[in-house]
Amino acid sequence: MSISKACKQISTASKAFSTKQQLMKYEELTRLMDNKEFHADMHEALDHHFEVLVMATMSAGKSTLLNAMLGIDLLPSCNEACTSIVYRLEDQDGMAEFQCRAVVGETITDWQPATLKTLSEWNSGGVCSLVDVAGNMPFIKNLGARLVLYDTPGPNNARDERHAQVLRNIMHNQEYGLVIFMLSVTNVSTTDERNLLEELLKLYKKSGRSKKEIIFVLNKVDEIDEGNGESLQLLMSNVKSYLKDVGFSSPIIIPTMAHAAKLFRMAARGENLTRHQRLELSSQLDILKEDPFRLLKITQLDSEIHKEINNGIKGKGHSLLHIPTDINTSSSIKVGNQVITKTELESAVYSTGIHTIETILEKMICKRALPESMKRVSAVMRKHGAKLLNQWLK
Ligand SMILES: Nc1nc2c(ncn2[C@@H]2O[C@H](COP(=O)(O)OP(=O)(O)O)[C@@H](O)[C@H]2O)c(=O)[nH]1
Ligand SMILES: [Mg+2]
Repeated sequence: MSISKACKQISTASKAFSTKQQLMKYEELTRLMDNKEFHADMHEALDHHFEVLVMATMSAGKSTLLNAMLGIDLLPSCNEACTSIVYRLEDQDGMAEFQCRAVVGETITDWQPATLKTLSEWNSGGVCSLVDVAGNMPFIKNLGARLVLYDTPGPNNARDERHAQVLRNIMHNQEYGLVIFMLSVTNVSTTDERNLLEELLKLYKKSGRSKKEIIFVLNKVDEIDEGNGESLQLLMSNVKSYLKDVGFSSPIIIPTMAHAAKLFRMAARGENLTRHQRLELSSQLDILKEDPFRLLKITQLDSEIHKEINNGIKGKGHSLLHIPTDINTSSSIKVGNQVITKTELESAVYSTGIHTIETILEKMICKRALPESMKRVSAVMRKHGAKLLNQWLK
C-alpha cells in the first residue's frame, strides 16, 4: 500500500474514533443531565468555600476593611470596642443586594435585607451569636470556590470578656484557609496584640499549618506624617522585625488605608457622605495625589501583582469602583461641591492597598480552593460512572 493511502486510512479511522468518543461523552452527559441525584451531588460539590478569618485586637480596622471590600458601610465600626459577635460574610456573585440573618440560640431568623442599622442593632442586642451576611463583593472573583470572610471581635475589651471568648471559639474551632491579621499603625506591638499573635502561632504549630496561610495588614498608614519626620518605610521594617521576633519568620505585610478606600468606593456608588466624611475624602485624595506610589514602593509583592497595581495607579487598570448605571455615563463623580474624575478615584483606590489584599485573596482561592473543588467534582463523576467526562476534566 502506498504511504499516502495508508495515511488516509489512519486519518479516516482516527476521525471515526474521535467521533465515537465524542458521541460516548455526549451520551454520558445526557444521561447525567436526566439524573436528579447527579444534580444534587454536583451542586454540593460546587458549593465549596474558601474561609478567611479576619482578626486583630480591637479598633485595628477589621470591620472597616471588610466594608471597604463590600464598597458600603454595612458592618458596625467605631473607635472603641465595637464588634461583639461574629459576622460571616459570604460572597455570592450575582446577588443584587446584601441579605442577612441571625443565629439566636438554636434558631436562625429568615433572610432580610442587610443594613448598617439592622446589623448594629443585632451587634448590641446581646441575643445573637452569629450573623450571616450574603451578597456580591463586587471586587473579588470567586474562581473555584466562594469566599467567606469572618469579622471577629477584638479579644482585649476589658469591659466585656465575652469578646475574647467569641474570638477564641472561632479561632480554635472553625476551619479556615487563611488568617488576615490586622495591625494598626497607631497601636502596634501592644501586650494584648503580642499575646494574640503568640496564641495564633501556637495554634498553627500545633496543627502543623503553614505560616504562609497568614497575611498581615498594617492599617491606618495615613496616620504616618512623613512631612513631620515619621517614616513609613522604617515602621514597616520595625513591624517586620517585631513579627519575626514573635516567630513569624517571613511575614507578608500589606500596608493599607482601609478607611480611605471605603470612602472612595462609597463616593463612587453615590452614597450620601456626611460633611466630615466628605472632608476626609478630599484630604485623603490630596495626600494620595502627592505620592500615589507610596505604599507600593514599600510592599513586597510578586511582580505580577506589582505590575497590575502600578498600571492601576497610572489609570490603566480595571475599575475598582462599583458605579451605579445612572451615574456611570459621566466621566466624573460629584461629592458635595467637589467634582472628582473616575480615573482619579480609581487610582486613589489602587493607592490604598485594598486591591492588593483583594488580588491576594483571589489568587489564594484559585490556588488552594480550586483544586479541591475539582477533586469534589471528579468524585461525583466517578460516583455516577461518568468515566469519559471525568478523564476529560482532568
Ligand atoms: N485613620 C484611619 N482610621 C481608620 C482606618 N481604618 C479604620 N479606621 C478607624 O478606626 C476605628 C476602628 O475601626 P473598626 O473597623 O471598627 O475596627 P475593628 O475593631 O478592628 O473592627 C474607626 O473609627 C475607623 O474609622 C484607616 O485606614 N485610617
Ligand atoms: Mg469590628
